[in-house]
Amino acid sequence: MAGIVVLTGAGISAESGIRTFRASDGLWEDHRVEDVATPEGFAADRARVQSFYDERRRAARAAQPNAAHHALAELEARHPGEVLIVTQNIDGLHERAGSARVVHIHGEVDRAWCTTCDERMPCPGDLAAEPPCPRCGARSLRPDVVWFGEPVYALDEIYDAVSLCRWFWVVGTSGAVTPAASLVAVAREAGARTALLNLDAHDDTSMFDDVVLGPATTVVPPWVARF
Ligand code: BJW
Repeated sequence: MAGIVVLTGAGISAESGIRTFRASDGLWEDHRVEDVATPEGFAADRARVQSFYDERRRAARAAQPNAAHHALAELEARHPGEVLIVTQNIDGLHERAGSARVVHIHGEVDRAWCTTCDERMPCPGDLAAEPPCPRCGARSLRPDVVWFGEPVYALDEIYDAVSLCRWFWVVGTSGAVTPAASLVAVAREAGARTALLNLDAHDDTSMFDDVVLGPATTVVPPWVARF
């Protein structure tokens, strides 16, 4: 149970130097989403997808959490047990900022999944080298991330938390991808007060009681300081 649920997306990590997806300089400008973020793309060219995520893993490890990540971690420290972060990001920056209650709806780039024995584990290194699974020995590790057409992680836990929260904030996401983008409707239905903190407004902001526009490092710290 958490009074405050925060849904985060690529925009919260942009000022840590992690590329977003849908901006003019975003990842989808250089890579076709069908090629690198679908099971079909992986089946068609395993090496390309492994290299794409190996590079993203290196970028995530090299990045540092920014003031927005830290502000959310400090909020949780002030209200233990009352804050849940649901992040679409695979970069691990919330945990590195000190947040303890983080659900990764789209997985984590630093983890690997063996599609032979179903074991999930810390990523043992670059997956383009096709290292053997430490448990079963098969060379069938993939990044433990969620691609289009695959079921997202922990959805029951997320729905339970969102259905009971008093505050639901959306930070740094375009709201283009479901089911994450639909959570605000669940929160509203449950009577939560909703807020969007983003660089620019969504096409439809009617689901939000408050809309605060600006870079995450500028708008998130003063917003959370009020709680
Ligand atoms: C700042 C800022 C700053 C910038 N400060 N703000 C037809 C076929 C198959 C599926 C579907 C279909 N039609 C619909 C679907 C559902 C599909 C979907 O949503 N598709 C839409 C694109 C149409 N969803 C799925 O497939 C999901 N699964 C699912 O529905 O399962 C059903 C199922 C059930 C049972 C069995 C089987 C299936 C899965 C979705 C997986 C998404 N995966 C990715 C890749 C994850 C790994 C990786 O990181 O590579 O997730 S795609 C990508 O988009 C990534 C992100 O998490 C996600 C969202 O992106 P995000 O974070 O919003 O980034 P941007 O770039 O879009 O936006 C950034 C925002 O920040 C912008 O607004 C900026 O303004 C802002 N910003 N700088 C603050 N400094």
